[in-house]
Amino acid sequence: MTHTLAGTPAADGFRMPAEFEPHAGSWMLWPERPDNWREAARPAQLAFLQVAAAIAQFEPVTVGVSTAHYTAARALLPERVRVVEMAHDDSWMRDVGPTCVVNGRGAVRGVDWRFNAWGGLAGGLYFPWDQDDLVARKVLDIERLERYRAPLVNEGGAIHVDGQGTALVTEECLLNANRNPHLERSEVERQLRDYLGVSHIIWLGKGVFNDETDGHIDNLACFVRPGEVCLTWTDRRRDPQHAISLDAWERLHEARDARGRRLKVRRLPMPGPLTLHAREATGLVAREGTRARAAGERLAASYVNFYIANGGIVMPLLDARTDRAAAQRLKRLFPARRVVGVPGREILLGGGNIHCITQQVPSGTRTRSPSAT
Ligand code: KQY
Repeated sequence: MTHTLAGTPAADGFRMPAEFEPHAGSWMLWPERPDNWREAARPAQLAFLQVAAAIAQFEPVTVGVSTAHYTAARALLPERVRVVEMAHDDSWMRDVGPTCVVNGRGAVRGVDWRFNAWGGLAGGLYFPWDQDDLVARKVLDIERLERYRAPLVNEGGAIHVDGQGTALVTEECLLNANRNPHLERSEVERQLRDYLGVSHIIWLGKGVFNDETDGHIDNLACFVRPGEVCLTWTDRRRDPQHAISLDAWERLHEARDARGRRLKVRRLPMPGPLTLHAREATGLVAREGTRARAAGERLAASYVNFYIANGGIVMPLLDARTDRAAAQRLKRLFPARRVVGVPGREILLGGGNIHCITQQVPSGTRTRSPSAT
């Protein structure tokens, strides 16, 4: 069994590496719940399959699948993708998986945040979420990585880091009363410093309009490299996203990172606006306790929700009118990586995108400390 550590990553000399640092591999979960994924999740499964296959071109991929879906998923997924049986409530590995941290000697450990389905009983997206809350621990066990159980309710999609001491977060999510109502901003910051090994936190305001995660940063902005941030953008002034992105742009321009640098901010024009079609809404099975979706509602579509793999970028294709320009922009931002587009609409219909369904494990030279039991 994975050893659970008493201290904090920062106190032990660990930091969360940036996503653009080398990975040992990537984890995903298999979608199945019919109240979140239309048509018994079949279209979503085909989309997740394409994401797994795309990432597997660059690094090892493991997919956690429930007992009921194991045989079908194993048959569908490419052989080089490892499939392990794992219970879960839904399929957002970014949020329920571990946030891995590394030290200067090549050791890797994992942070297991408390998970409450993006808001618990006051605005969360489903109940129960107890199996989701066990996923990080199971992944760390399989990876033989030691674990820190953090006291903070948090999700991997709510944090980005530059790997050099800076974290990027939103107030809408991390200061939301439905996550850690007893904590002031300064206490949230202290816990981010302790568990991510960062020294400086840049606060943006709101996340992408109508994002049901309460404004995860990973749909709004991310680090491209230290000192450079990519921000979802629209020039349409009457779009509610315009004011949100403008506020983020201004805050990023005012900000300094942990090393005192000003940030270069790169705008990544968003698709759409995209909305939920009636035929998509009717494919969902309503369930008490799960957030309902209505035809016509705005989807929180953003090209920023891409995954950075070893040597690659796996981006969602969301709108034939804008996909090519977004891919070209990402190629310019990541000249040393191959940009691969995967159809992302089915994932978007579930409330997130490629970054939200993936979680990287960084490379290390050894995985367990010799003292671990
Ligand atoms: O965006 C994410 N990180 C998760 C989205 C959760 C949506 C649940 N329906």
